[in-house]
Amino acid sequence: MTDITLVHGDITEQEVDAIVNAANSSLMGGGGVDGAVHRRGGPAILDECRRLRASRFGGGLPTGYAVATTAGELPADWVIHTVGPVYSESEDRSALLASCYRESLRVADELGARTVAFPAVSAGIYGWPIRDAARIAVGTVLNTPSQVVEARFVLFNEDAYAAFEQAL
Ligand code: AR6
Repeated sequence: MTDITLVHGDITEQEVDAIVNAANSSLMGGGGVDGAVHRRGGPAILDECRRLRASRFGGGLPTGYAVATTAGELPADWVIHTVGPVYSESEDRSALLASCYRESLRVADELGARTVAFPAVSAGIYGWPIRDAARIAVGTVLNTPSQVVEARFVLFNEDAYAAFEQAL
C-alpha cells in the first residue's frame, strides 16, 4: 500500500530513494524540473542518459515510458526519467500521462526504491491544466500496486499544492 504525501518545495532537494524527472524524449536536459535535476545533479546524470540513447533508446525515450539513471550529486539514489505528453485540447492524452506514473512506479520497484518523489509531470512547460494533471497523478498512483511505501508529490507553487490536495 503506497502512502501519498504532498509537500511544497523543490524536487531536487528531496531525501528519498528516487526522484522522478519530467524529462523530454531526448533525455538531454531542458528547463523546469529537468533543468534543475541536471544542474544540481551534475554531469554523471547526462553521461548515463547519453549511454541510454546509444544503447536502448536510439530514437529517444517514448512518451509515457520511464527509465532510471544515477542521481549524481543529488540526495536521492536514483533519478527516474519519464516523458509526459504535451497537453492537447483536441486529443485526450491522459492515458499517456497516467502511463508516466505507472511506469515510474514499475521502474522504482525494479530498483527496490521504497520512497519516490514525483513532480506534477506535464503541468509546466508541457501545458497540462494543473487540476486535471493532479487528478490523473493521484488517481494513477493510488490504483497502481507497487512496493513503494511513500509517493511524495513535490509541488512548486500554491496552485499546484491546492490542486493535489483537492485531488487527494
Ligand atoms: N521542483 C518541483 N517542481 C518543479 C520544479 C522543481 N525544481 N521546477 C518546476 N516544477 P516542467 P513538463 C514544477 O516544466 O511540463 C523541460 O524542458 C512546475 O511548476 O518541469 O513535464 C523538459 O526537458 C510544474 O508544475 O515539466 C521537457 O522538455 C511541474 O513541475 C519539458 O520541460 C512540471 O513542469 C517537460 O515539461
